[in-house]
Order: sequence, then structure tokens, then C-alpha cells
Amino acid sequence: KNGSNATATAKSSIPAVSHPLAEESSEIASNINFHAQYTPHFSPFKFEPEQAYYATAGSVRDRLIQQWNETYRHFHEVDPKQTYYLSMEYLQGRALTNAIGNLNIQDAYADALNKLGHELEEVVEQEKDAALGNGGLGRLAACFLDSMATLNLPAWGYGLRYRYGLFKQRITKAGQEEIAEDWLEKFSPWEVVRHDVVFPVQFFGRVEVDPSGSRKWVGGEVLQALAYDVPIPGYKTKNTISLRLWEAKACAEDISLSQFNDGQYESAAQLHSSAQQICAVLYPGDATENGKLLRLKQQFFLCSASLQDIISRFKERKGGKGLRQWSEFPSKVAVQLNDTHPTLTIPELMRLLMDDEGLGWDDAWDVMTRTIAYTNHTVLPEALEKWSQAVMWKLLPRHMEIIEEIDKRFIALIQSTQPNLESKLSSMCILDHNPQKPVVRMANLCVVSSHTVNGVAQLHSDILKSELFADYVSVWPNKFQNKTNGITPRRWLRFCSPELSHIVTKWLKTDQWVTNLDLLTNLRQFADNADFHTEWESAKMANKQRLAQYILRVTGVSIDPNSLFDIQVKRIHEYKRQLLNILGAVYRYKRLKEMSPEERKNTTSRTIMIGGKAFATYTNAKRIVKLVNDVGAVVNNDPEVNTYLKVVFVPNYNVSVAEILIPGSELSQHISTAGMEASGTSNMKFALNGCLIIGTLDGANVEIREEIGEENFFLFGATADEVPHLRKERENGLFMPDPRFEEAKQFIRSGAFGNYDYNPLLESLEGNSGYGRGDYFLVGHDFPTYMDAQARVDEAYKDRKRWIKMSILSTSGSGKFSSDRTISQYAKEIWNIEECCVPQLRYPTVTP
Ligand code: B1N
Repeated sequence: KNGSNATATAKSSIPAVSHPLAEESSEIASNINFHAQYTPHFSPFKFEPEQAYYATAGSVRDRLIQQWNETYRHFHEVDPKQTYYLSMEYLQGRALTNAIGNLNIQDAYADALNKLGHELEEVVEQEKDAALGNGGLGRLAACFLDSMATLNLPAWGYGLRYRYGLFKQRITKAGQEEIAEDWLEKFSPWEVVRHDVVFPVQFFGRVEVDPSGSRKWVGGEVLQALAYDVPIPGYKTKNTISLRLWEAKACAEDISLSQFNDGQYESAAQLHSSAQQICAVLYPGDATENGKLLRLKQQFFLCSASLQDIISRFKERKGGKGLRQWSEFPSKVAVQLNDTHPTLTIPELMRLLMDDEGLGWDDAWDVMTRTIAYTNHTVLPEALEKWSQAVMWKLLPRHMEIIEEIDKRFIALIQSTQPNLESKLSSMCILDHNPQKPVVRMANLCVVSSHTVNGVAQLHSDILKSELFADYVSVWPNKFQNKTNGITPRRWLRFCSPELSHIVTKWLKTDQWVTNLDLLTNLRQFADNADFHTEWESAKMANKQRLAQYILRVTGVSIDPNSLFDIQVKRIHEYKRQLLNILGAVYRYKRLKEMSPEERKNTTSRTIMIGGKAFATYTNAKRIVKLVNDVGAVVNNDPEVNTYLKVVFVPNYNVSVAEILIPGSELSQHISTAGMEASGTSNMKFALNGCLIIGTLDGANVEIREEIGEENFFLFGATADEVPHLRKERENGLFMPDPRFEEAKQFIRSGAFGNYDYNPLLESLEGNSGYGRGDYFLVGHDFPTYMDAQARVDEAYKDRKRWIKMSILSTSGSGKFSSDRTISQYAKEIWNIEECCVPQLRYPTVTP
């Protein structure tokens, strides 16, 4: 058995090996050459950037595998309590720069590639993004893995190995077009298939009761879950943890040769095609409703395979104490559910403990609830998962019995201990028996069954306690916590902006900020230092130039690096209010047109960049994409004003594109309707890169503003507690729109940006359309204060010194938003795990 997974019993384990891994660039070059010749993915004799990429990746992977095996061996010996992070999404992006950087071998690899006639920068760009996620939730999971490894925590990720990740976005005259993203087309060097790690996963079937009264789930369809492991290296540590992705397979016996010989090809391979479907595509919805059977199968597949794996590891690691007691399970295993998507972990663990392991309800319940914790990521009603009871009974009959029992016991608990809540029970219980559409409310199941529930920013966690989960707070006052999100400073500053990182290290006289981001506060003392300003400005300028070249290459639009680079990139959603941004741009354009050439010279030149993907069937989101492109086409080609304003839609926004955009940004927009964005994480990435924020008091914006100082944040808009009242006001026709808002809409309607019918989109901001209530997202209400805030931005940008100072203060106030801080808090306050450090290599601290 392989040392990085299997039981390391005395007889079967692989003895420790110690490879002399190349240090010198010439040795590394010959190692890369070796991979180019002996890892046969391409015809021999070709050594273009693409082959250089695969050969370099192979060489780096050897190092990772060694550390990885040592990490597994160490965890196995120490047998610490371990966390398992379950997520339907991991938005990993590229791995090569990150691996080389975390191993601290970038210079040697750059040299080695030079010797072979290649540039590291060009080579790393050959890699396709692993986009097994939609947006913030998936990227958060990826940042968390980086921090878990860096903090030497015994923690693993579990997910699904989707054949096709998030779609590729192409922009045509008609707007967004979706294209399948074949990230595995030419194989991924970052995964290792574990043919010895396979678990059966069952669907459908029925429940049988034996004479003793015990229940068993039998029959139905059985597929196999096969493990693919991705190494996750920590920064400057040997610890390298695993992201285990499951792939669905059918057994060879499941192919019916007799049917095949009869020519019935489809039914012969029925289970094979059923297996293929499960891991075929990532559901591309981000906070949108999806109630499809296949999605439920995907979710259960993740939960069941991961739990079987966790349990078999628990049984393997006896800690030298003989057979384990089930009551010990929660002191060895913590499971974190990334939103409700892996909720089926709850009934599946109950089932495994009761039906397979023979525990009674109370013991199983005790073990399960002490193991599982749940993170909520949204309060949007359409994103709260509700599964049809009928579908669930069919697919998972035993689990539905268990869910019914959980619900019954919960109701009894409330009736006996909290009679004052009886009237609330219909919304608090798990099964909604609404005769129109009986459903299972997954968030309720999570709250009732887990030991801890957390939100992802302070404001969001407060809203969970005061609104969404308010009724549960008096039942379990200590169950609810906040864990403000974070981002990894490795990918999001150290590697994506080497220029700025270099300056930070130089002035702080240490590179320790990379793992202790709070050290950035020490930059405050240089906020007025002229030399520091000069270096800061030139690093930002270099990043802006790199970004300008990228924009020219992918859109053909030439943008001026001396203009203010203003960026909004995130999934397109009405609550994120890209419409507010573009209406502001339209108004700006109209004003510029009306100005004299002299007046224009006094304005601040801007380049507004907007990027993001729209869910394929979300009509208004797609209209917004089209509108941004149409506005850009007119503005950018208007010679009268296009030195003062450009509007660019950045196509196919993804992690790698973010790594170019964010370092080159000066202003970024985080302008959701207050109370609707649970946290946001790109706001943290922008602030860390010295970019100022224009934003509402929503999600993590609130805490970012607190940390960097209100004078360095362009605030506008209604607050979360005003929103319900403002919506009422609108419904009652009491809202008086600002004339500038009317003017901007009218300008679009006049056909200034082409003859596409934007009426349906604009009407969502008016009257009674859209969500049924006009302007549910309060674009009209916030428009005037948004425009005022934008005017303050223009003024501030004219004062270079002031702007650079604000930029420095943004970076120096971003320490709190390291995912290392977030993960340390999860480890202490939810998981109760401690670091388990593989005996260290010594890495030098850089002191320039
Ligand atoms: O999770 C991020 C937050 O920073 C964002 O504010 C939040 O919008 C995002 C269903 C979701 N919430 N819910 C989802 C994703 C996929 C899906 O199928 C919901 N994503 C978020 C990280 O906390």
C-alpha cells in the first residue's frame, strides 16, 4: 500500500526514503530535462513552453510527493485530532507558481529554466486553471487549504473531481456565451490517483427491517468512489496536506457483456454512464437555486465517500491503544461543512454508526453532533437549499427515515423545554410539509445537528443570530460564532505582486509578514515617507502596465496606465449591483460629452473594468454583461472623450485573471445592497494590494473599513438595518428618484448604446417588476450617494501624495484578513485541533 494513504503497519509500510533533491539550478535543469524525456505526454524532441511546463511541474511534483509522504507518515504516527473540510467547490487556480513559491525555490527554478532556454513567467502561463468552483465560496476553500498546510495543522480537504470545471466565458455581439472548460484535456500533473482507495456509494433501493428490528438500506444502484489526491504544500514548511477529490466509477462486473453482444450498448453500460454523469460538471450556480436530482447525487457521493474514508482512517489509527471506542471519534475527527451542500454527511454518519456499527440512536447522535460543524455563507432566500421530500425518499430512503427522526426529536425537545417557541416550530423544524411542495430545509438540519454554526463576517454572523437563525439562539445560545473570512497572503500578495512584496520586505526588513500578516501595520510609520512613496508608486505603476498589456491582448482596447484603474470583478448578480456601477459610468460619459474640452481637462481620467460570469439562465445577469460591453463599445470609440473614460468588460474572469487585475488596481467596487453580501473576499485581496475601496457597509467591508480607517474608505449607501424600511417605502410609492438616476436610465433607453432592448433590465429598477417589488436591490436609493462618493474619489486621486498614503494605509491595515488568522480561529474555537509539525527543513528568513 502507498505510504501516503494506507495503513503503515510494520510489515507493509515503505521504509523512510530520503532523496537528495536538487538545490543547484544546473541539477534542477537536468531534472527538468529528465522529466521532458521520460514522462511521456508528448512526442519526443519538442520542448516548447508547454512541454517545459509539464516537465517543470513533474520536477516540482517529485519534491511535493516526498514532503507529502512524510506528512502523512507523521500524522499517522502522532495520531492527532484531524479536521476534514468538506466542500463541493475548490477554486484552486494554477498550482505551479504557488508550489515553487511555497517551497521557496523560485530563483533556482527560474535559473534552471533559463539554462533550458525558457522564461519561468511564460512557462507557468501554460497551466490551465483548476476551476472546480464558482466564486467566493470555492476560492475560500482553496485559501483555507493553503493556510491549514502553512500552519502545520492536521487537516484535509474533500471534494469532487469534476471533469469540466466552471465554464469558459466568451463575449460575442449577443453577450455571454458559455463554453465547456476541459481542464483535464491534457492531464493534470497535480493529482495522483489512488487505486487502493475506493469506496462503494449506494443510491435508491429500500429499507429492510430484520427480525431484531434493526434497519438496513439495500438494493438500488452502487457506484465506486475512487480517490485522486492533490498535494497542498504549506509555505516554507515540510507539511504538505491533501485535497482528496472523488471520482465516480462503475465496476467492471457492471458492464453486461451479454447485452453488449446483443447490441444493446446503452443498457449494457448503464451504470458506467450513470457514474460518468456524477462527476461530469460543476453546477455553475453561485448562490442560485438548484434542485436537480444529479446535484443531490453529487452531494451524497461526496458525503458518503468522505465519511467512509474518515472512518476507515479512524479505525486504522489505533494510537497503540488497541481497539477504539466510538465515543473517541469526536476527539479524533472534526468535520466542517462548507455551507449546506455537504449536509447529507449528517444522516449518513448516523446511518453508518447505527446500521453498520451497531450504535443506538443516542450514542450515534452524541458522536455525530460533537463531530460536525456548519458554516453558513449566505442569507439569500433563493440560495438556501431545500430538497423535495419525494426526491429524497426515492434517492436516499434510509436517510429520510433518519431525518424524520431528527425532526421528531427536535420538535419534542422544543415542546418540552421551550414551550414559548411552539408557534415558531413550523419555520424551525426540518421538514416543511407544505402540501404544494414538501421539502427538507437543509440549513435547519445543519443548525439542529451540528455543535457550532458560524457566519463569515461579523455583520453576517449578527444577521444570522438576529434574523435567519434567531429562533434557535435561545435554544442553543452558545452554538453561534463568527469567523471572518480571510485570504492567503502567499497567492494574493507575495506571488501575484513580486514588486510590491519586495518593497514591503525591504522596508519591514523581514519577509515574516508572509506568515504573520499583522506585521504590515509597521508600514504605517512610512505612510508619509517620500522615498517609500516613490518606490510604492513605481511598483503599482509596473503592475498597472502589466495589466494594460493584458487588457490590450484580450480585448484589443488600449488603456492608459496614467488613468485611475477602477475595477469590479465578481460573479454577476443583481445584489452585487454591477448595474449601479455601469449606470454611474453612463452618467459620467454623458456629463463628459456635455463638457467643453477645457472642462474635461479638469476631470480625473478613469478606466472602469468590470468582469465576471453570469449563471447561464439568469437573464438579468446576462443583460448586465451585454450592457457593459455595449457601453464600452461606444465610449471607447468616442474620440471626444475616450482619453478621459474607458469602460472595459474583462472576459472570462477567473483566479489567474484576478492575479493580474488585483495588483494593478487602484479603486475597487464592493457595492452590494447592505446585508446581502455575506462577506466578500476580493475586497480583502484588493485592500491588501494597496487598492482603495468604494463600498457599502456590507459583509467584510465593515471590518476592512475599521482596520484601515474610515478616512481611507469611500463609503456610501443605506445600512443593513435601513433596508427593510426603504423597501417598504418603495412599495408604497414614497420613493423620489434622483434626477441623475433618471437621466442615466433615459440615456440608455434613447439608444445611445445600440438598439438592444434594455427596458426589461431597467424596469427591474422601477415599478413592480424584477423580484416582484420594484428595485429590490435599492439601486435607485443608493445612486446619489454613490455618485457623491465617486466625486470624492476623483478629488482624492488628483492629490497624488494623499492617494499614495491612502494606498499604503490600505495595505498596512489588511493584516487581519489573512486566512491564517481565520484558520487559527477555526482550529481553536471550533475544531479543537493543534499543530502537528513535520520535523522541519530550515528555511532562511530573507533580510535584504
Ligand atoms: O461565499 C463567500 C462570501 O465571501 C460571499 O459573500 C458569499 O456570497 C459566497 C450556492 C454559494 N455564499 N453562497 C454561495 C455558492 C455556490 C452555490 O451553489 C451558494 N457562495 C457564497 C465565502 O464565504
